Amino acid sequence: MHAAHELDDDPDGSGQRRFDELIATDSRIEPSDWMPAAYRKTLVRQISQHANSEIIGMQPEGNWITRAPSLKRKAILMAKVQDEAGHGLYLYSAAQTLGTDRDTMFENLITGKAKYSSIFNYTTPTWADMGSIGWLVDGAAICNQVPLCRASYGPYGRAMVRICKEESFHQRQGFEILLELMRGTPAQQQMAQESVNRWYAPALMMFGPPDADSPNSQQSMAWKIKRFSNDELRQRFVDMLVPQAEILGVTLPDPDLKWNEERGHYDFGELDWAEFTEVLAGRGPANAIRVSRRRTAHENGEWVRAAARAYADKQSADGQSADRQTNQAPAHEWMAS
Ligand code: BYC
Repeated sequence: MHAAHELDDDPDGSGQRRFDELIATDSRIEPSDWMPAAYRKTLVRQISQHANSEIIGMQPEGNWITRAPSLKRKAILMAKVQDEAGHGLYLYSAAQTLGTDRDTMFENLITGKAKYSSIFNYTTPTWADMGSIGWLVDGAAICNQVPLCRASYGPYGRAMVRICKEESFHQRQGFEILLELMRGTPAQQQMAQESVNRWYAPALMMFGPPDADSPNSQQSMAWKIKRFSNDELRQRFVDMLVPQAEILGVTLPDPDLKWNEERGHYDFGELDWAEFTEVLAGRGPANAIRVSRRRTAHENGEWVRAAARAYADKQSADGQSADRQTNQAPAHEWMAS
C-alpha cells in the first residue's frame, strides 16, 4: 500500500509496479527511477552512515602516521587513510543522488546526530593496532561490503566495487603488519596478541545487532540492499578468521570458539551487546574525541570552502561577462555602422 505522499508522485501505481519488477528481476534502481520514499530514506541512512564511518575511520589510523616505524610503513598508512577519504567521498556522492545534500550529512555528523560505525570509537594505543584494524576491521568490512556491490541501488553498488578492491588491499596490509610482529621478538608478539584481544569482539559487532534485534534487516533484504543478514555475515567472518589466525599464530580471544562439524561452521561465544549499546549511545572510549576532532577539522577547513566558493563565483561571473561580450556586436561592426 502507498503512503499518502507517494500517491502524489505515483498516482496510477505504475512507478511502484516498475520498482517491484526491477527488484524482482535483480535489476538496478537508478536515481531518476521512481522509488518508494521509505526505500530512499533507508538508503540515505545506510549510505550516509557508511560515508561517515569512512571519514571518522581515518582518525584511529591517522593517530599513527607521524609515528609509523619506517618510511615504508608511513607511506603505506598515508595511502590507506587517503583511500578512506576517497571512499567517504564516493559514498557521499552516492547519497547525494538521492536528494540529500552533503552539507546536511556533514552537519549531522559534526553535531553528533548521525551514526557511524561503532568500531571507530575504540582507541589505537599501539602500532599493532594498525595491523588489527587492517586485518579485523577491514576484514569485517570486506565480508559486509562485497555483497553490497550487488545492492539494488545503482550508484551505491557501483561505488562499492572500487571500495572493495581497495579494502582487500587494506586487509592484506594489516595481516602483513601482524605477521611481521608475530615473527619478531617476544615483546612484538605480545603487542600483536594484546591488540587482537582488544579488537576482535568489537570487529564482530561491526555487523550490527543479532538478527532478532535488527529492525532494518528484513525490509532491507526484501529490497535487496542487504543480501545477507547481520548474523550470516558475522558467521562468515569468524569462519574466515580462524585459519588466518592459525597462520599468524595469534589466539582469538573467545574460549567458546570451536568447530561444529554438524553445522559446518565455527561456534562462537555471545558478544557483549550492552557494550555495543553504550558505544552507539555515544559512551564508547573515543566517541567524544572523534566527533569533536571532525568538527574542528571542518571549522579549520572553512577558509578552503570560502576560497573555492569565491573562485567558483568569479568563474561564473567571468563566464557571464564573456557571454555578454559574445552577444554584443564586435567593436569594428559598431564602428563601421
Ligand atoms: N555501528 O537494523 P540494523 C570501514 C545501527 S567503514 C553503529 O541491523 P542495518 C573502514 C543501525 O544503523 C565500514 N551503528 O541496521 C573505514 C541501526 O540504527 P538506525 C562501515 C550500527 O542498517 C575506515 C541500528 O543499529 N560499514 O570499513 O540494517 C578504516 C539497528 O541495526 C552498527 C558500513 O557502514 C554499528 N556497527 O544494518 C577502516 C556498511 N550496526 O540507523 C575501515 C554499510 C548497526 O536505524 N552498512 N547499527 O538508527 C551496513 O551494511 C548496515 O547498515 C549495517 C547495519 C550492517 C551496519
